[in-house]
Amino acid sequence: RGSSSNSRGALVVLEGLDRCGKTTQSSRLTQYLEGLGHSVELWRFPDRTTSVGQMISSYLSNESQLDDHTVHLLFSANRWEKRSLMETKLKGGTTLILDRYSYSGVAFSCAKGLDLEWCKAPEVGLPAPDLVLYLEISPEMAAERGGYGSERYERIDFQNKVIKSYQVLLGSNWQIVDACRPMEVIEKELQETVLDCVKKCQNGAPLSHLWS
Ligand code: 2DT
Repeated sequence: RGSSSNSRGALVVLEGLDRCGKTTQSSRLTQYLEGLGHSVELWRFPDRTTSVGQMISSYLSNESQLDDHTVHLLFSANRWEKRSLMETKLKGGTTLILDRYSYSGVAFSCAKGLDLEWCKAPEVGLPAPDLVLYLEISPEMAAERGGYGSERYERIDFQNKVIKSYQVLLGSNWQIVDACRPMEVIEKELQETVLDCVKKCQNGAPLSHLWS
């Protein structure tokens, strides 16, 4: 951990539809890296603990109504308010595993019909992930897993639109992971990929910024 002066932590993002297994896999991944002696933290967006996060949370649980553009900017602000801590951690050698990030921000808002470029704009300048793990699953299969809850967006027709917007965002640092397989198989695949990424960052791969 933190062996050379330019050694930094990796920024790893898990993305995918609701119920694709992001939360389970991101916490297992964190435990795995911790077990190997790495400095690592698991974060999730939206971060519902901040005041912006509380506005988002009440919107998601249908307790409040907000204009689509407004809520998009709140989600983005919720990332910006964590930006400096995120960069400090990474530069200090801590790897961050993020359960959702800007890709969810753009994919969900575009699925509502907002313009792609408009949605991407407020994310410009945020730290870019070194690796995006996209857990791929059909909305039907996701819904079978304990069923969707009562939060906004948890509907099959909407999730199908989200898939289409994710496809537009796919980049070279993405890895598509078949999330229909048993949990342990996925876990193993993620471990290998992430370890590789962590090593590259330790060896000085530079941190870039969205949208690169
Ligand atoms: P969780 O169920 O994972 O807490 O997600 N969302 C998320 C957006 O619309 N924009 C964003 O920027 C982010 C991070 C995805 C809550 C829901 O919020 C959506 C599902």
